[in-house]
Amino acid sequence: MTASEIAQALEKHRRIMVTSHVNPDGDSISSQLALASVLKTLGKQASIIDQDPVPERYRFLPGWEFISNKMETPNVTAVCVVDCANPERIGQAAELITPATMELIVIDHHVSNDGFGHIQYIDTQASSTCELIYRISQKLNVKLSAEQATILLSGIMTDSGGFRYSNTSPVTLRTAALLMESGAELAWISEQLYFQHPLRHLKVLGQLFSDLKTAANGKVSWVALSQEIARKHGFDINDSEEFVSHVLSVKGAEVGLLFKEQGNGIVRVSFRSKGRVDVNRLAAIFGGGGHLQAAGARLKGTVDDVTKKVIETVEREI
Ligand SMILES: [Mn+2]
Repeated sequence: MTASEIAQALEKHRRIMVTSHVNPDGDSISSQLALASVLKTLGKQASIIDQDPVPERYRFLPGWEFISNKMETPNVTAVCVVDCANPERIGQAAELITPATMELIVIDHHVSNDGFGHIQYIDTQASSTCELIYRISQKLNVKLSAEQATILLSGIMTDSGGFRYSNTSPVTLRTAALLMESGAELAWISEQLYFQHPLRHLKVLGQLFSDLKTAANGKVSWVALSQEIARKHGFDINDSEEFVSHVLSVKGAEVGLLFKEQGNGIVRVSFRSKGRVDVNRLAAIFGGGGHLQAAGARLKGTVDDVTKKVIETVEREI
């Protein structure tokens, strides 16, 4: 479907639930906030329900506190699932969706999207779901407020690595320019995203990086964030989203890996690439997915077992 067709579908509903994936990132939070806000501008009721809370680092986004983590079935006729490649990734919030009485509308940019939902707007060329929400807002003839523009630009910036990744297209930059003209302040967003790290983040990074390892003749760099390190610094392992970009910053590395011990027998692996290795494909080997330059997977086992298994596979595959 096109952005116009999705806009037409949204126009038919008055009460809409918005949700996204578990362990939300900047684009999933921002695309939900922006879509709900645009729907409210049109006089509709929009509620956002997510399984997981908003990570602290995204609590500068206007309206974040309206994202509910209460699993109560809302009285709606439509559900918009944004930035989410498959229904399993919705987590517990998926149980609130009854496809017989709710139109399930999916808006996403993941190459790994499996095409779930009644109707979909999927553009894998888009930098972010926020870029898609911007297009839909224009089809809905909504004049964006400075706040809405700020939310959308934040999502575009988080998914494009501050316009550094290859998913940054001329369209992305034009969209960003239009959002700035609507009142989004790029320098302020940059400060919130990149210059507001709590001291303990940097201490954890320091400890992690003193143990940075490489494999495949330096083409792979990786670190493991254990529960032990996290506990020592009072650090929430889910706040480590941006660590992996530092792992990839090593000269000669094509793939950066961050292993996160979740503490429940699960190790989450973040994959990042400089663009010459498709990490969506690598993550898919382990049942995960994402994008060419950024992907993730969850594996069962101890950190030692999982790192060994993943490094061996990646060495073989690249
Ligand atoms: Mn995204």
